[in-house]
Amino acid sequence: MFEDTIISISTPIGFGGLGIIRLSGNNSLSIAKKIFKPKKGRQVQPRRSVFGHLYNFEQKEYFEEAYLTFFPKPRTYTRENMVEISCHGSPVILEEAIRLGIKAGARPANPGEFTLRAYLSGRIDLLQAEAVNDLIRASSLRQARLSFNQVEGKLSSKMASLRAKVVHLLARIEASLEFPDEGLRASPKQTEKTLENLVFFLRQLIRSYDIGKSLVEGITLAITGRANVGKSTLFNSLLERDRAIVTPYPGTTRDYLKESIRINEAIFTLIDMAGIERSSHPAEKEGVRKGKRIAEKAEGVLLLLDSSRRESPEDFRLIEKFKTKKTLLLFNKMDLPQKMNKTKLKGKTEQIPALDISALKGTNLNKLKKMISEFFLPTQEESEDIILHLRQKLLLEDIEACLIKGQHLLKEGYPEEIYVEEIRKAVPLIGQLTGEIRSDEIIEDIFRRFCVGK
Ligand SMILES: Nc1nc2c(ncn2[C@@H]2O[C@H](COP(=O)(O)OP(=O)(O)O)[C@@H](O)[C@H]2O)c(=O)[nH]1
Ligand SMILES: [Mg+2]
Repeated sequence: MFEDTIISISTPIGFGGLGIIRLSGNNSLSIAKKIFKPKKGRQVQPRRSVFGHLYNFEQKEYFEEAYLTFFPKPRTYTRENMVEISCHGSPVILEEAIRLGIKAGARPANPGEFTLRAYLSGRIDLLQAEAVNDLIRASSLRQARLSFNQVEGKLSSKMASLRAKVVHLLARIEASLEFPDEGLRASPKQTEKTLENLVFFLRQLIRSYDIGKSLVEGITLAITGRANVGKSTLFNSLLERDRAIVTPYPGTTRDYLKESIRINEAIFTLIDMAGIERSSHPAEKEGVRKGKRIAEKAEGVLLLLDSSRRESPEDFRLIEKFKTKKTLLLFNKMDLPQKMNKTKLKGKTEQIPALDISALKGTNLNKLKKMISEFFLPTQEESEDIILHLRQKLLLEDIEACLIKGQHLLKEGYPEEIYVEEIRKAVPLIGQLTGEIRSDEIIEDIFRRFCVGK
């Protein structure tokens, strides 16, 4: 299918016990045999690793021990001939082997090119290709499991069945257009019901992107409140390390800090920032301004109050400001004598859950984590499919829009010729989603995110 044979290091660059080089393409074996010599008396056999040495054909000398495995086409990752060579994970040796492989006729692989070949040869579809990269980059076991299922084709087969249902529906409507008298008429009631089911299915999948996003990108939480209430202390305790500077003086944090933590296999990106208060120092002023912007953009807010001090109008003002956002109210410094009238403050905010904590002593932090994951994470059945990519979500929305439009036209009594056109538009969109319809731009965008060697 492709003229050239590609080569790359498939293990991460760095020192390791093992390093693996892969080749794919017609000449994989003949090229590999130039840089690898089996031990005397041994031969390369399909799918059997053979022990030998890496060979420098310029100097005519061996320079490393290695194993080689040959995978003949078509039952390989790319459907082409493939070779894997494993040796010590030494960057110097691996790079020398690649240099020699290129001299012997291979071309260095582009990022994701092995998977691209798997897709172009039709072994996997675009959803599976995306899932391969998701699996490699998974930041939690939950996401890895999900992506594994998608690599195996779970989402792809759902899309195939969606496509089959739409095509079947179209065939029925069209048959009743062409042979109106032969009793083949699709009853509008049936069509309506089918459309309803399809739209319901799409809705669920589209909604699952909220969870997908929380698994991949994380949910941003801004830690906000007045100066000295303990924002940086809480930031550090949740991260379990001293990332932000903490001092007894107000105005220590002037810029903002951003770090991720994992709670219940979901990622939360915490932002620590300057206290939201009037300030006279220019650097702090800028910090406060930035902080306000970040808090407004964040998906959630942890609003900290210092309960060892009396409540002030500023505290009420902050609660008022954030009560329209997804906010948790945290009364910090519960280890000190309590002076704040919490009931009065809470009275302002029935809809905001509140918790007493001590960021310094670590009291109630586990409760806080539980609250964070229950409050900010969207919920969904574990078994259902979750989509992880905006590309997929947008296409699913377009498909849904076509079906909904068809539904409306049908309900309003338009003739079949009219609404069938809308339903028909869904088919190529499904093709774009699975990659059955190829777009260079989308392919480039997907595969440039891959590592070299996959
Ligand atoms: N007793 C007590 N002191 C705290 C607690 N949290 C923070 N502090 C102290 O309050 C001061 C200001 O903390 P910091 O985290 O810098 O506040 P920020 O300005 O909101 O970031 C420091 O002296 C902290 O040690 C707490 O839970 N209990
Ligand atoms: Mg601070």
